[in-house]
Formats: sequence, structure tokens, C-alpha cells
Amino acid sequence: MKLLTILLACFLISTGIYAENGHNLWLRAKSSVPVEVTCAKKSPTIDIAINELKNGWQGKTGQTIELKVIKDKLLKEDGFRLSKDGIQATTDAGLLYGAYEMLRRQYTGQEIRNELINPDYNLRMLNHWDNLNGSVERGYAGRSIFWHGIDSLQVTSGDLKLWKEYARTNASVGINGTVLNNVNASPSVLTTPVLERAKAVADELRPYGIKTYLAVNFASPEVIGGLETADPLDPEVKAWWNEKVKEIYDLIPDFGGFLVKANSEGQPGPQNFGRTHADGANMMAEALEPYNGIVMWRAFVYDPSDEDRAKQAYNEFMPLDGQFHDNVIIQVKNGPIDFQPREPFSPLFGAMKKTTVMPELQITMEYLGQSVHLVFLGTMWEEFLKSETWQEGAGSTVARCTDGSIFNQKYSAIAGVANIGLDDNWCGHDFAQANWYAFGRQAWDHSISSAQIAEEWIKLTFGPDSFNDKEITPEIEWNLAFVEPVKNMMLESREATVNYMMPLGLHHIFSAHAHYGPGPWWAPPGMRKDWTPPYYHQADSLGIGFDRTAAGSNAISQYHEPLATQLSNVNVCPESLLLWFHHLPWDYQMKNGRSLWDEMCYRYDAGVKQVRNFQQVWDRTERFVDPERFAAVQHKLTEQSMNALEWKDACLLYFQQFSKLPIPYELERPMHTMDELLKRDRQRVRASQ
Ligand code: BDP
Repeated sequence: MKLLTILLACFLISTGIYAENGHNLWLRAKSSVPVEVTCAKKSPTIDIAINELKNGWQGKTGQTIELKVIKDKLLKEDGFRLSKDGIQATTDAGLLYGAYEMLRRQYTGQEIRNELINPDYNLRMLNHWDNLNGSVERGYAGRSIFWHGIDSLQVTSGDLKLWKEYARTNASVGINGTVLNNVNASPSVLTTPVLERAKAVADELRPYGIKTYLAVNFASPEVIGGLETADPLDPEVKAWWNEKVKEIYDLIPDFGGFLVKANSEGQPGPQNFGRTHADGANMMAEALEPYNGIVMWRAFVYDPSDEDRAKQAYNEFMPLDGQFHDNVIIQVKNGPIDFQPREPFSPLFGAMKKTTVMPELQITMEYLGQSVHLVFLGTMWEEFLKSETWQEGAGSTVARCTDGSIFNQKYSAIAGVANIGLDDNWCGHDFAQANWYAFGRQAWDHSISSAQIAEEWIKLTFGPDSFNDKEITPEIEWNLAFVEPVKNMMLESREATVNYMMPLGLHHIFSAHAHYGPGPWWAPPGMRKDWTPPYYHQADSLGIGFDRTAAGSNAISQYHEPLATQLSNVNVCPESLLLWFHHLPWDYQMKNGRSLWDEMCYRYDAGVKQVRNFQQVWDRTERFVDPERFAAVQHKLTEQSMNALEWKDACLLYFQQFSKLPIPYELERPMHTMDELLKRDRQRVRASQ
């Protein structure tokens, strides 16, 4: 029977008729040639490195590669020295990263020469927003890979297999930490049976150099500990956390630490007891300190006050700068509002000079078309990491303000909210895998270009083995007719999404809570103002945009000079962020001579056209892609194209009620009516409730 299955599989592969579900991500098995790999040291991690090299070797046949653990002051913990005939590192994990780098270069045709390669951030981690019941907050790729419910904590062989694949995938791009559960954390995560399952995950991840972390609920001592308070200064509360931390380390000796969402969107926190974020974070930090554990304390805080939401995190955290223990890291979302298609960087980066700050990116595309739209986020993160803060003079990019090269800090870290679930292809959309890949690559090397990342990912994820047409002459044709156009599509995709959703600095004009379709009108009676789009776009008969200059909310003053002055000056402020910072009349003249209204119409129209062009680009690639992935992507692009048109029509027809101006006659006319769009929106809102 087994033989029969193997024969059948061989037949299907040789005829090209096999199902390709994308499960192998960028680690598709390639035919390899023999290689000798030696290492004087033995460990589970080194065994993995040796096997990976043996199974994937594309270099000279019969070559000998030496892996060596050395002492070297220039190497960081995970760094390595690469050469044609070996890898040297100070740690086993460094050797493993070196092995993956060597293979990546072989597969993608990059040169292997003598080089010292260190990661830019020490802690490169995924944050899973997975709930213990198995659902995933803002997850668009199926249910949780870690949790199946509080009554199903027993670990199965299927779990172990999946966790191992997950660990390997992460290690291959340098990710070395993972938070197993949602920041909206259930107190039950700290109960013993749940911790035992977390231990099982940690055991699978460890050989791949990955540490396990948990998100915890600040009220845990009350909810599961039976105490009367969770006041961080209460001795019993402290003792409870100390005990809990000890229990965790008994199970998971290399446990990484806690991630905490406190006093944010209704979550409990130290302020419930009249204490500060610093009091809360430091109390946990003290419990973790003896084990070298860390606390990642989130700065995603805002209240429905009269203060501009974009200013609130800065207002709350800046006065605390210098008060946090050195094993506390403040985790700050890339932008000051919330993972929008485009935001300026949060002014907290570089401003907190005596506190370690880490960026939080969102890999799962809550606000960028979820797992339906093809949006490569590498470009967005590159723009963010390379943003100039001016905090310590020229060259103080966000990346350098957080990687430890400017400020003296014990840790440097970056996190991405994972887009991973139980779907066969892990991420829902085949191209969403590229964002997991990009996050790892940029966390390791924040100066790498998104173009390089896209090219690597394409070459690793598709390739001659998945050609539909076996007559293709690989290299030349593949590069010109597949790699290049697909790469260009990826590199353009985020800007296209900004164009058809929220061009020129518009933000948060989604409908209701699903954050998917357009809803610039959405403001049900009684709803918190800062949860409704009109709060953000401020459209009226005079114009549109959020005035954040001194005449408005003055959020601009939170940025360092000369940036603050540049942003305040409407003639200098980048047009891509114009309506983020300024409320402007409909006839305001743009640099290209068009009125603001006309330019908005052109941008929305351009976004729709860009996606239609992506459909053409993709359809032309059919020969190069296995039928399954080709059809899946084609199908999603069709939906994206329809959605883009809906976004354009909804936003233009809605804003036109204020501008009272025609859509330039040379542009395509709306294909929907306002009534139709409102009806569709109501249906969606009902469905999501
Ligand atoms: C928002 C999400 C919400 C998260 C929150 C957070 O809509 O689901 O809980 O961010 O980051 O973007 O805490």
C-alpha cells in the first residue's frame, strides 16, 4: 500500500499533476547534491544545521563544509561568519542562521564570500493574537496553530509536527521569539494546564533557537489567584507574580518573558489602582529579572477624550521616560494611530531616550485587505524603518533609534503581529507568506531593500519545480517573464492599496469593526467618536483632513525639529501625508497643479487601475505556476479588483457630497450608487456582529 502511494506520488510529480497547496512556504524541497558537513560540537541545533545543509545543498558536489563554534568579540549572539567552505559562530543558533543564509544564497543566486553577518535586532519576534479557544483576533488564515480550546490542551502528534515546521520556517529567516497568545490575554493562560501546553510548544521551538513568551492579563492575581487586588505595589500581588514566574521557569527554563496590554481598550492595568505604567511594568520586571526574562509593555493606549488620539500614547509615556527597569521594553506600533495603510512613524521613536523602545508591526493585514488583497508590506516597513526622526541629529532613523546603535540599552527588539493560522498555506493568501518572510528578513537586517526581499521570496517560493509548462528554459525566461514582473507588482502593491483605500494621508475610514470595506460615513448614534471615520477625515463643505498643526491638535509638536516645522508647512509636508496633518480646502492646489479634489479622484482611480494591471501581470504568469496556486491568486486578485472599485466609488461618492465637485470627466464613472454601497455596508456590518 505504502509502495503504491509512493509510486502514485512519483507519477503525479513527474507529470506535473500534483496538488500544490503552498504549505512548504519558501522552504520548498529542492533536489540537492552531496556535501560533507563537519562540526566538532554536537547539539540538537547543530544537527538541524547539518541536516539542512545536507538536504538542500546546491553548491559544488562533494564539497566539505565546516561548522565551528568560536570566540569572536565582533560577533553578536546570533551572528556568524560566512565563507565558501564554512560557517563560524559563537553560538549554535548562529551556525543555524549561517546555514540558512548559505542555502538562501545558493537558491537565489547570491554570492557566498567571506563576510561577518550580525542581526540588527537581538530579539526578533512574532506576536500571535491567538486565543485559547482557538480563534485568532484579526486572523485571516484559519484557526490557531497553538490552541484548540481550554478543554483540548492535550498535545497531539499533529501539533508537534506543525510546531516543528513553524519553528523551522521562522529560524530560516532569523525569527528567534514568539508570543503564543493574544495581547487581549485571557487570565487562564497562566493556569498550570495551559502552561504545560506552552512548555510543549517551547520544547519544539528551542532547537530552532526560538524562545517562547506569553501575553498576560494584568488582573491575573485577582482572577485566577484569588487575591483581592492586582495593585502592583501590594506585597501579596508581587509575591503572586514571583511564584507564577518561578512556576513558568520550572517548566520552561529559557522562557522569554511577558507581553502586556494594560489600560488599553478596556484591559485592566496599574491605573485601575492609581498606579502608573512604570509601576506595573517594573513589578513584573522584578519577578522576571532573576531569570533574565523581559517585559514588553505596550504603548497602544488612548481614551475617548477631547485629545487627538494620535497624541495620546506620547502624552502618557513620555513623562515616564527613565522610570522603567532595564528589562522592560516599551512596544510601540509603527504609527501613532493603528496599523493604517499609511501612517507617519510614532513620535515616541527616538523621543524616549532613557527607555528601550521596540517597534510593533502588523504582519496580519487587518487594515490592508486582510488575506484577500495582495499587498507586500516590505515596502511599508522599509519606509518606516528608514524614516528620519532627527532625534539625535541626521541619521537618527527609526531603525537606529531602536537597534541599540544610538541609545545605550540592554536589549533591542522588534515584533510583528503574525498572519499565521491552520490554513494549508499558513497565511490565507499565497502572497501573504511574503510578509512573514519580509518581517524576518527586515528584523535581521533593517537596511535590506524590500526589492531584494521580494526577489528572494519569489525565487524561493516558486521555481522550475512548479512550472506548469515544462518546456520553459528556466533561468532566462523565468527571470524576465516571471520574477521581474511579479516583483514589480509586489513592490507597487502597497502604494496601490493606499491609493484605492486612503490616499494623501487619509486614515481609518473603514466600515465598522471588521476593518475591511469602506465606511467613510460610518458613525452610528452613540458610538465613541474616535472609533468613527468622520473623526479622522473631518470632511466638510470647506475641505478635508485632520488639522494636526498648532492651529489644530498640534500633534506635530511631538516630532523633533526640523521635522515638526516641515510637517507644519503645507508646502513642504509630503503629499503622501497631507491630510494626516492638514485640513485643506477642496480647491487647494497640489504640486502637479490639480485641485485637491481632482487629485483625490485621480489617486482612487489610479489604485483601481493598478490592481487591474496586477490581474494582467498575474494572468501572464500562468505557464510558470502550478495550477493550484495560480488559480488561488487569480481568484483573490479578481476580488481585490472589485473591492478596489468599491473603495473608490464609496469614498468619492461620499466625499463628493461635501466637495460638490464633479469627478474629472476623463476618469471612469462610478459603477455603484451610494444607496447600493450603503446597503452592502449594512449587510456586512450585520454579518460581522
Ligand atoms: C487594533 C485591533 C484590535 C487589537 C488592538 C491592539 O483592531 O483587535 O486588539 O489593535 O493592538 O488594531 O491591541
